[in-house]
Amino acid sequence: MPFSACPKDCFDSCSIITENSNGIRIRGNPSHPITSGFLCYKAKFFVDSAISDKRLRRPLLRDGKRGEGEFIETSLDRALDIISEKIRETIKECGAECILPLEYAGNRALISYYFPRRFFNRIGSSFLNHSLCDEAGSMALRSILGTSVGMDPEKLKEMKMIVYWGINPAWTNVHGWRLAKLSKAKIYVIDPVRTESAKGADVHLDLKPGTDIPLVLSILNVLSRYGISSPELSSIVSRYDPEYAGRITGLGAKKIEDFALDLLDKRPFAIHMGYGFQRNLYGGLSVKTIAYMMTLLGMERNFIYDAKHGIDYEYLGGISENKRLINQVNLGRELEKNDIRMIFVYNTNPLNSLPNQNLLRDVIQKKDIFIVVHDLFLTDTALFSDLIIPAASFFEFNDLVDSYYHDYINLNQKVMDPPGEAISNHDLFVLLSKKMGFNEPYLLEDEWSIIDNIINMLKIDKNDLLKKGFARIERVRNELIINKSNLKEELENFTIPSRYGYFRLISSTSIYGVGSQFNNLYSFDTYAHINPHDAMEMGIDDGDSVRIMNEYGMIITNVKLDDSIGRGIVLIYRGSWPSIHGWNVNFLTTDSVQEYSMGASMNSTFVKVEKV
Ligand SMILES: Nc1nc2c(c(=O)[nH]1)N[C@H]1C(S)=C(S)[C@@H](COP(=O)(O)OP(=O)(O)OC[C@H]3O[C@@H](n4cnc5c(=O)[nH]c(N)nc54)[C@H](O)[C@@H]3O)O[C@H]1N2
Ligand SMILES: Nc1nc2c(c(=O)[nH]1)N[C@H]1C(S)=C(S)[C@@H](COP(=O)(O)OP(=O)(O)OC[C@H]3O[C@@H](n4cnc5c(=O)[nH]c(N)nc54)[C@H](O)[C@@H]3O)O[C@H]1N2
Ligand code: SF4
Ligand SMILES: [Mo]
Repeated sequence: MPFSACPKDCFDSCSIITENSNGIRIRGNPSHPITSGFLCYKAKFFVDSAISDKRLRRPLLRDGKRGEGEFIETSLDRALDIISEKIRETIKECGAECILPLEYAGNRALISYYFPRRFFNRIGSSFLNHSLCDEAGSMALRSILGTSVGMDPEKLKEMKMIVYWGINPAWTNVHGWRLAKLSKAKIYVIDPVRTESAKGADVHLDLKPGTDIPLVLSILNVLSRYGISSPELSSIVSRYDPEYAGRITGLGAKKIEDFALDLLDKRPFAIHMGYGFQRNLYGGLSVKTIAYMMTLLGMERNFIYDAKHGIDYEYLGGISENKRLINQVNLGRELEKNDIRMIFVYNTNPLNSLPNQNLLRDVIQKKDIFIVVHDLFLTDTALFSDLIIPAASFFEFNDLVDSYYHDYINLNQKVMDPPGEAISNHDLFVLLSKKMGFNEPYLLEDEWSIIDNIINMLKIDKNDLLKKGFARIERVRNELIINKSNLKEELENFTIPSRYGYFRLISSTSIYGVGSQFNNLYSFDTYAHINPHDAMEMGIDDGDSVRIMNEYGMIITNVKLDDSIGRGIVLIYRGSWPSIHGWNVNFLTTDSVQEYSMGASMNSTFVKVEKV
């Protein structure tokens, strides 16, 4: 039976057994220690979306004004001619740095993700600074611990306590949540929303959004009474007694004191720091402050954030001499001021997922940029492009998928041909290299040759991999280089952003889609979730239509009264398609960047709400 490997941007990186007789059927690989024989809710859509009649099958060339959706079909060969001509012309007139591959983790299989970079390194293009998801927290961890690679989640079973800090694992890391629930550990969830995870935890700390730093400082204040002092921060910590921090965080002193005592008593504990909570203006600093607290308790190895393995990424993606980086989060502003003339989009849907959509769309309309999109569906980004190439689904190519959570690499085997002229990322860039007249072997390397090279480098037995569908690989375990020197100064500059009369907009991850994927095939939750008390004060009822607005934009949607949402918060799930609903949450989100890695801060967005 062939194996698939889920290449979606997800902690769990599942191994899948795929049957292809009378249609495709998938199930979780029962021998995979993490996948453990079951798949998530989203996996229900994998086959449906692969065989959907909405899949793109032929290349499309724009035949009207940008964004109006008028296209004519063309052949793949003609499309590749157009792209290669455009690349040559752009390099001649402006230089290769005027070309930007705009890509992300829509497919994070190793070849699909890295192989196209060989091509862009060959031509010397600019690259993207991936700042949209977890990079602020990663950089913050590297700055204090020297690494963002934390513990192996299979060790969760040895913990006395597991803290999920600003993450909703019951939806976003379902197999990790299972590991935690199977352990005997006391489970904490720290989240302003009573999520499914919070409901399943032993303790839910429902703090106000953006108050994680005061919470940690007051824990340090309590710990100082028990002989755990914070020498670098003593003057700040003394200000955060639990009474004071209890008011700021909304938690009250007792909950903070109890949590501090559990951190002291229930060692070893693990803290899984979520990506969601660090997407705010002080997200990186919050992660750093939590890591600092862990060093004082001798638990600095016991965080979960990233995983890295001995994979040779320079072999996979090539090496670049000149790397002009364009920041992802505020792409509209970046494009406005620089000379990018050609954008090649693959593995991402930026006209859905990037904040401040109004600005981004305006800039793309105004500037003369040639946009190529490689995708499976006619996304918003595709609708605004000049040329669309149909992409393959993960059932249609061979690849390997690693994980940023656990220590297994999974094999993905091709089980069917792509429809029409749809083409995998690997094959597209081989053909494009040929069109450009590049004949260096690394640009034309076959996918199985790459797979063989990677498994040899990782010392994996190929027969075993073919038999099991996965292999265990070694986690990179860097020496910790602890550097607490800047933290005090950074914390002195910290303030809790707030705006009188405004709600804080949180745009969380939904249970149904993966990013924007599958949101075109089914209608998912597009409500504005508001606490019933807040709604009552504004005379708003369940289902009422509301206008939500700020300096970035305005949307109209319906309200869902939801007592799991804290006061002063509006929650709208990310990922719905503007081309279907006329809006998504990113028409409201801020593209301000954090200090750390110019990272995203969408969850620091403020909005006004009015009944329509
Ligand atoms: N079902 C599903 N799973 C996914 C994905 C998907 O699209 N769908 N995407 C994957 C990707 S790309 C990512 S990045 C991860 C994201 O995984 P998570 O980090 O779990 O995702 P979010 O829902 O964005 O954020 C988690 C929680 O942070 C809380 N939060 C917001 N602000 C604050 C705050 O100031 N403090 C604290 N303590 N909490 C706060 C929110 O209420 C939310 O419940 O999920 C991955 N898994
Ligand atoms: N408001 C708000 N916005 C957010 C977030 C938030 O918390 N709030 N979270 C952010 C986060 S954490 C993330 S990770 C991003 C995710 O944002 P994106 O990186 O844009 O991810 P997706 O929306 O899943 O889009 C991936 C696209 O890749 C396509 N694709 C899939 N497989 C392949 C393939 O093999 N080849 C090619 N060429 N294309 C393929 C899919 O069809 C899809 O259109 O969204 C961010 N946006
Ligand atoms: S999305 Fe995540 S949990 Fe679901 S099948 Fe893929 S890797 Fe597994
Ligand atoms: Mo993400």
